[in-house]
Amino acid sequence: MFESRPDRSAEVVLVGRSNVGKSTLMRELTGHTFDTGQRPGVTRQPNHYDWTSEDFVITDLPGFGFMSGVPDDVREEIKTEIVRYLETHAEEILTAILVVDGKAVIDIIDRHSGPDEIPHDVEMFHFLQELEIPVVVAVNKMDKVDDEDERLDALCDRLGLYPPWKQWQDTIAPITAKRGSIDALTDAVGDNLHDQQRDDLLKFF
Ligand SMILES: Nc1nc2c(ncn2[C@@H]2O[C@H](COP(=O)(O)OP(=O)(O)O)[C@@H](O)[C@H]2O)c(=O)[nH]1
Ligand SMILES: [Mg+2]
Repeated sequence: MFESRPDRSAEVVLVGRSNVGKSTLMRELTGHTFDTGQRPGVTRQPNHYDWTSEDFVITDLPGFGFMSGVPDDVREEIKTEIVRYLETHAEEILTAILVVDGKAVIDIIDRHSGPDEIPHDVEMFHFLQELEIPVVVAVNKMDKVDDEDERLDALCDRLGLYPPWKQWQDTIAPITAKRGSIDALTDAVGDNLHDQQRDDLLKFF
């Protein structure tokens, strides 16, 4: 399924549930319009934004997790493909941007936490860490959130990061992609790339 990837040695990926704003963020990062607000689950192919001359690609992976109208087995298949993609390209992926919906994420995590259930977002966060891929969590749709600090502290808690969130500004980036308000994210990704001696890629963030 995921055979469209250009062969590049440096990559930044966007991962997250359907409808959290990945395509909107992709548009803000690249200036190129991708399908946004599509019926969840329709996009099963990654979107690649490719800079051949820079040997660099930004990839918007398909949404994972619950999608209405998408059968369980298809959903599982998509998740398996995403996991395989990340494993296969872990070396090239310099940063993963895990996009979550700031308004809904805590409720979703808590609803799916149980003795034998790990919420998808939390699982993905830990999986990326296991692969040693640096993660920045883009907490999107902050325009819909009033209690910003409490939300972000709660999110840190669920991800196993000791609150307050302000000490994790390289990892937790509150944004409103729809309004182009993404500085917290571009700063965090930039710091990350700098730490990896990839200042050549800073111009993209
Ligand atoms: N309120 C609000 N809505 C947003 C924001 N970013 C994206 N959206 C909306 O969320 C919906 C899903 O966005 P999309 O980019 O398609 O999400 P994707 O499925 O993760 O690619 C669309 O209706 C967007 O307009 C944001 O910052 N604030
Ligand atoms: Mg999308």
